[in-house]
Amino acid sequence: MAIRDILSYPDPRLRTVAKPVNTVDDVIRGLVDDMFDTMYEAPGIGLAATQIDVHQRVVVMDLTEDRSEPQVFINPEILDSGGSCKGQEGCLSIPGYYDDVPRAEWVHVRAVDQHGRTFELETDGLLAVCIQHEIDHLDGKLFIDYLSELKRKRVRKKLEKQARHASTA
Ligand code: GNR
Ligand code: NI
Repeated sequence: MAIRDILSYPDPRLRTVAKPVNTVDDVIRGLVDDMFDTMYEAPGIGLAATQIDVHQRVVVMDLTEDRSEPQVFINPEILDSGGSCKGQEGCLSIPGYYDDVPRAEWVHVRAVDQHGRTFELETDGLLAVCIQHEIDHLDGKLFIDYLSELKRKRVRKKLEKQARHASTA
């Protein structure tokens, strides 16, 4: 169990497209443990392996306040989705910035869990939004990609400045 460093925008590694997991073994389960430690410590409600510079299709989530519902999605796929909604999102890789993002309202997802079992889930609300946000990470996408070029540029400048100050501190 270990807390790993989370990459921050505009780190180009966040643009990597993650590869599917072939076998859910102890190495993957160790990665999942580290991802929960990292997500809970941040704190966040979801984390994609991409954000800790591991380019395999693994996502962890827990929407509860008391960390009581950890969920693991390996090789997640959206089989179907519909409706539309818009809500404020944040991202651990874009610290301090929040904005409205257009998303599908509901999703039907297939994924594999930490025991290697395939499951399907139909959901809406925050869980549906979060799954879409995390699968985007696995595809090298960030929520600010849905915003205007101007907003993206402002966020990039702000985070670049923060990174410069952090590294010279
Ligand atoms: O902690 C997080 N909160 C959040 C809020 C609204 C929509 C998506 C998210 S995911 C985010 C953690 C994160 O960056 N996951 O990739
Ligand atoms: Ni994110």
